[in-house]
Amino acid sequence: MNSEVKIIDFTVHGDIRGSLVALECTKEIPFTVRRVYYIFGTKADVSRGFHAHRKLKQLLIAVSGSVTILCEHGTEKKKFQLDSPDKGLLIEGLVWREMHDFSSDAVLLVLASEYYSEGDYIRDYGEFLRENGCGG
Ligand code: T46
Repeated sequence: MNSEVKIIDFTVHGDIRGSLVALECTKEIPFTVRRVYYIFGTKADVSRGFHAHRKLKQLLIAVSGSVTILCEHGTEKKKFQLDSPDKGLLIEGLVWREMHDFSSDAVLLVLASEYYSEGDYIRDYGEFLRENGCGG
């Protein structure tokens, strides 16, 4: 499958009481959600990820705090700063991802297109480069 990484800006419904973001499958979320997980309590000097997925589509949202996501796919390598609940990072297909610089209040919510499957992970960077068609 093709790989893609992009920021999706959400509509914020705000009034005097505060703000609300609503996400619906096939609208803001371009896939059917089969799994939800969230990451919190990661220390600032700890990085996570360091793997790619073969098939998975995911939408990552920093619902609190901030985190830097490094994505590599094809010939592109790019850093994204997730620091607001009004945007999400869509990651589809064969993309190497690393998560760095978690703020102490970071809560990273992830909506995923598939159930958890260790078989979908590529945890070896050399294997990722081979499957990505960039040698290794
Ligand atoms: C990803 C990034 C953004 C489960 O049992 N079920 C799950 O759905 C997940 C995601 C993880 N786990 C277990 C597997 C490990 O024993 O939770 C433990 C930590 O998982 P992992 O080391 O893979 O976590 P991260 O933060 O490195 O990566 C996670 C996701 O695994 C990955 O799909 O894209 O967040």
